[in-house]
Amino acid sequence: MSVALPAGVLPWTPDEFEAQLRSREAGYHIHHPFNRRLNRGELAPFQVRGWVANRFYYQLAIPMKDAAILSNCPDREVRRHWIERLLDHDGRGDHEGANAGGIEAWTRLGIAVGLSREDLWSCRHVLPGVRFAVDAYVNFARHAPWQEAAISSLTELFAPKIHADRLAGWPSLYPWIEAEGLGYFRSRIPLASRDVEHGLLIAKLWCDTRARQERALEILQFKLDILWSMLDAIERAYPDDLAEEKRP
Ligand code: AHQ
Repeated sequence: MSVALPAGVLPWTPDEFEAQLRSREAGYHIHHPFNRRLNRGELAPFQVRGWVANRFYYQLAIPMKDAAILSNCPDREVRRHWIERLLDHDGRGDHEGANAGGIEAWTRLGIAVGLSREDLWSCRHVLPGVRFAVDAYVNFARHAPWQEAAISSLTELFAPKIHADRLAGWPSLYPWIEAEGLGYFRSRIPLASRDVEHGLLIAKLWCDTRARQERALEILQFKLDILWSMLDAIERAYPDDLAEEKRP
């Protein structure tokens, strides 16, 4: 729901607008109680497996979200950049080794935490709340103007730290997870920075009025809510006392 602005309100400068976007960091899922427990090493293996299996559904959706943006974008220069995001996840060339892509790297994380490929690709552990949130993201990208969908990826403004936290903490907090499984997080840090630079350029060019800048903040909040509600569903599904037979 867009806010009604009094006539003549001037837009923020590009730097002020970026600062407004960055000010929403407090709502990022790094601050969610489940993520705080995860990165403090307080979760049992089954809870980590539940998180990995549900986040896999989000990773599967990212290339479809990016393909939706590409399909709505008439600008070849933008598409030449944006398609790199899709290939980062689906892989390139022979799709082997370093060319395998982020979804394959997430599959290796799944195996490292004790899930099978079939556990992941069957999506049998995906929770209703996670499926609903992720599908809402893809559907937004399909129907929103491509610039607004591009803006929704800017939660990655805050992503480098969450990946760095995992890489710094998990090897000692979760020594049972093979180190090779953490490769996805390592790969994401430079890619997130590259993607945020391009996303911010699109946002600053598109948001040349205060109304569009306020709309961009609404969109960012929508995506922050998607990430937050995924962890709400995961936290509720995997309590510490979950019956053995229900544990992933
Ligand atoms: O692994 C992540 C990823 O590939 C992306 C793409 C981007 C988007 O297009 O919305 N957002 C995103 C994110 C990834 N990982 C999340 C995490 O916590 O590991 C963070 C998430 C994001 O911040 O949006």
